[in-house]
Amino acid sequence: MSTPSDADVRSALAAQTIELPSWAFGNSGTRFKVFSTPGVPRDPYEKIADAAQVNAFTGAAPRVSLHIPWDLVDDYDDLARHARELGVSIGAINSNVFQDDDYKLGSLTNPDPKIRAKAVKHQLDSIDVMRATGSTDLKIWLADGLNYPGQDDLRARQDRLAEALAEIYAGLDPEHRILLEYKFFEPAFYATDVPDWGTSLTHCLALGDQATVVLDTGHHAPGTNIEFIVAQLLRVGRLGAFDFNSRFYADDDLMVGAADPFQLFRIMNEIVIADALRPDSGVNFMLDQCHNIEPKIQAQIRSVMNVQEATAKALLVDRDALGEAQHTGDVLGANGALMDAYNTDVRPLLAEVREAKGIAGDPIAAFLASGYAEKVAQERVGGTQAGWGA
Ligand code: PSV
Ligand code: MN
Repeated sequence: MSTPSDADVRSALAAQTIELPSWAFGNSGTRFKVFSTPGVPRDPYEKIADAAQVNAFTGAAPRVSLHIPWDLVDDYDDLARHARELGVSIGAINSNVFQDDDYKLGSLTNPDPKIRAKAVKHQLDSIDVMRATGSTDLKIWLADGLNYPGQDDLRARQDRLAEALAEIYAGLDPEHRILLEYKFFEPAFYATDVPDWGTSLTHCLALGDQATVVLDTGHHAPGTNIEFIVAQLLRVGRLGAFDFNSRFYADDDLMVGAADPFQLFRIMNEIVIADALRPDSGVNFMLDQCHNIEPKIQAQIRSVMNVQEATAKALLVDRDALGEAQHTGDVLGANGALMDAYNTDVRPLLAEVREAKGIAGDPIAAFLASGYAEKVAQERVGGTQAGWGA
């Protein structure tokens, strides 16, 4: 590939969009404590209003993912209308089959066919939510797995999973996709039923073209080369989406780019190499984060900016110099070409890209000056703050 022009870099950055998770705006915590914060939304309508602020100040976050049933409402047409009025749309629908007592021993892989049928129905109901909201992505993450060797038959669980996924796949409309998310542990500790990209890809390949893998950056063992997985899934056209976040130890769900900005740059470098930044590339760049102790809207703005900064650096790689160094076996020259881009301060460039869109160059300062956080803290009194529950 050749080095993009300054105009191409700016237009790629201006066109980039990042999807926000509704649950980032609700209360969250660890198994030790969920803290409540003044001004936190009390329903999905207020979560979308907060997400719309992130879009207004970054100009780059026009979609919101929902979690069903965390975002249960009576009328999804009306929720989608509310989103449109605020300048955003509904993104991926996350079908939650991990918070019901029935699912203690699994959902789509449960040994009991009645429970499997219930879990499949929830996925089909979630596809109905997609129809009502205009969403095209059904994101499936399963908490299914085993804590003890022998607890259930590993292979039979894969067979049950394949059968259940095929039923769900048959319920998709032509424009719909399944995003099958993997995670190597938690809540199951011995074996997870979709632990890795290989398992997710195997099921997606069996299902058909409308099934793709979602890569959550926090769902890998420490030291995993995530950009390799990105490159491989892009090669076979099955990288459907990212769940971006940062981890220091486990599935920490911290702000993307906070723990390891260099890893984020390496991931975005593979995206640029595969020309997968284009809005029609089929890769949905989503955040999956929880803000337990930090201000939530501001943390989402920071996260969007972190993705933009990593992307700008990846776009600035001198591809001609890199290619030349790679072909001539100039190991340090090739590494230097990447590091030169990584070490570039891209914040002034991104401020200019934002100003060209008519928004402030510094989204955090502009959001703080807007007084929105103080306003909602005063207004949102009474009711129950949103959290990990329907
Ligand atoms: C599971 O850890 C996960 O990454 C899935 O995407 C869930 O839907 C999400 O977290 C909930 O925060
Ligand atoms: Mn996730």
